[in-house]
Amino acid sequence: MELNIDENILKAYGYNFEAVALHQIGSGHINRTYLLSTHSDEKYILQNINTQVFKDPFTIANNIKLVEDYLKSNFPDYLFPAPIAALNGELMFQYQNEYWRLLPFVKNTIAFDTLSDTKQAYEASKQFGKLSRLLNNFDTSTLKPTIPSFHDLGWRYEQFTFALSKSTNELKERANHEIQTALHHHFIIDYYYSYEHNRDFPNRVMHHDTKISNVLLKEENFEGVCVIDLDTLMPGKFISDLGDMMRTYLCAFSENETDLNKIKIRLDYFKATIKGYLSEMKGSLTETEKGLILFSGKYIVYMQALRFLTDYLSGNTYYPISYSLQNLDRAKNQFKLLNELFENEKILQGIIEECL
Ligand code: GN1
Ligand code: MG
Repeated sequence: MELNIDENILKAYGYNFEAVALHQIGSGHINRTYLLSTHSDEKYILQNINTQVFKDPFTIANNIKLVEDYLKSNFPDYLFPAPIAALNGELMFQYQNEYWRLLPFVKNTIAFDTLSDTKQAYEASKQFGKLSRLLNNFDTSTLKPTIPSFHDLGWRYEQFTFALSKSTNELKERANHEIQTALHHHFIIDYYYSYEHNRDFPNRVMHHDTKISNVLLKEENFEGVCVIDLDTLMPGKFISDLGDMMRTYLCAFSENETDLNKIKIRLDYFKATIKGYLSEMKGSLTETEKGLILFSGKYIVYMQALRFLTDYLSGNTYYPISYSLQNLDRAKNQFKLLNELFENEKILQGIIEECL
């Protein structure tokens, strides 16, 4: 496979093609990721940042650095896999309009794409909860958004209605049911706005991409080790991280599953996710936040459904697809999951109360 790496990138870190082996890894939609191994079997992660998505990659490096310094001085034992500086001292290496970084490889760990054990849900959720807890007193105003309005549901809705106004009749007809569903759920945004500026609903440092492949677990027993993929570390509300865990941990099948009968919530995974999160965050969450735990899932699943639908309506410019209707299928999948959250609302809320 064509690796698409200029040797000057390796040289920036003191290597060359002779000295290392490179393999493309990872399952993310956005960045390109490689495993770099030296002949003495040291391993690193080399990543190319997608500048279509991250317009100002230095913001990523600055945010991570600020958080890293804070964690180092307050919680020196915490494992935070921040980038390793290039020989010129830069944490993000710029070369011919491309941006690269080198990250530590954490040994004896594994990252999953899907969950097959409730312990994975508990441990992953605990890791993301832990990061939030350790950053509870961090001044969020020092961080800049790496993607503006990233989890702003109102803005995502505007993007959707804009795409709708520009889309072709053919695309719209095929998606008619999903468009109606999207419009119908606007009340989720109104509900969010009724809390947005509440003092009891503070800005926190959020990871913003808490899917299972972004947490490393010990190979031997699935114990949580650390979180990875820190590109979207920026201010947000707690619903972002917890909600994306609900979106990605509860169902046995991913957002790419097209058989909607398979899109069901696994209650034991829900409980494990809530328990893991609260084992770290229970003491930090406000009463208002505690009341919004289930809402976090609705907020994020609805947003992801809107994002896929918007991308389908605008000709699939953001999410890579392997067949033309894939983003519409993904939207259907996410709307089914959203429906599951509503249908099971009472049981899920009961589990939350039990865990609180
Ligand atoms: C993107 O690239 P990946 O898989 O980490 C997206 C997330 C979505 C996710 C949906 C920067 O994440 O917000 O939830 O796809 N990241 C960005 O699969 O847009
Ligand atoms: Mg990501």
